[in-house]
Amino acid sequence: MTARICIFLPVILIWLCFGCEHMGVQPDDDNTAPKARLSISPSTGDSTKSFILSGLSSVDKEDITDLLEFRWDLNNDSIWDTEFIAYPYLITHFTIPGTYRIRMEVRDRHGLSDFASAVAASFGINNDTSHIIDTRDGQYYRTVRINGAWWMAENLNFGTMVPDTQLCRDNGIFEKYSYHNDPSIMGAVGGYYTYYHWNEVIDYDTIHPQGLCPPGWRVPGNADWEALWAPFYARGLTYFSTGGFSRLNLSSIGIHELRKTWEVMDLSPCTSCWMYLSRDFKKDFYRGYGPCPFYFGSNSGIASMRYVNDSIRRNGGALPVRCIKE
Ligand SMILES: [Ca+2]
Ligand SMILES: [Ca+2]
Repeated sequence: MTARICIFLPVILIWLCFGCEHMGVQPDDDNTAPKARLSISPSTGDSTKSFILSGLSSVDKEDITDLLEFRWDLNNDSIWDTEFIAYPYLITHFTIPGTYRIRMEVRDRHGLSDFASAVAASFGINNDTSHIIDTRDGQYYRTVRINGAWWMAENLNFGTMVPDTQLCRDNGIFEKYSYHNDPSIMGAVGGYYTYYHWNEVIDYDTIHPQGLCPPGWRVPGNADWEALWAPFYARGLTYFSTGGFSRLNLSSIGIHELRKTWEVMDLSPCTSCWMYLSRDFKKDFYRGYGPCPFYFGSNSGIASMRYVNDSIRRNGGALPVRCIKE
């Protein structure tokens, strides 16, 4: 009997030992590595923006997220820029414009880890700026080069203001409309709140692109607007808006229905798009009414103008104009 106990006691002790371990922390042999997941918000932003790096979606079979630790390499040079920290977020800036590959390591309590990486892009202010003086009237315009094309950085303001109760005509007078019929109203960065009817701004000439733009400049078509917008889509509408890093300073004025009282709505038909006149005529959008303004961004707020607003169809609508260099 004593001999039997001597043989089985070590076995029982070993069993008890492993049994106790199973009741508490998992042994390393059964542990599995976490799965790292990394997201960056926003993925593109200007050089002053705070980027939130998040490993919150990382998972571990044995440990809850609170028990995981994270460390970060902010430029993918294989040198960790932080120690392990028990917090799944890091907020950072990328003050030097560029594309950054971020690496994150997530580690569980047993020292097993996993890696994830994601890309963030930072952009700076566009300093490719200049100005022109319109030789016809001495008007000064700031200009900016974006994606190889020079654009006016403020709205065209050429011609003679007529009240918006008066429809423009092909009469040799270059007719413009001004917000509240007051040509002195300007935007925050000096842009003109000037509107044109499409017929007038193309100078009743669908062949030659200059329209009412200064010599050497022309009224842009939809393709010009697309070429402007497409490469920078990720930068968002604020990139192009007043004070935005593109320096294009698109002003938040929209279509104005002629012969109607100026409304606050004339400042912007929607908050997520820009509307400017384009050379391109798209009658189908307007059920017979032209011209089609060019807009980009969300379509919200535009649909009602396209299809519902009979007043615009009858009276016409006026929009701001930007010119592009030939
Ligand atoms: Ca684990
Ligand atoms: Ca005229």
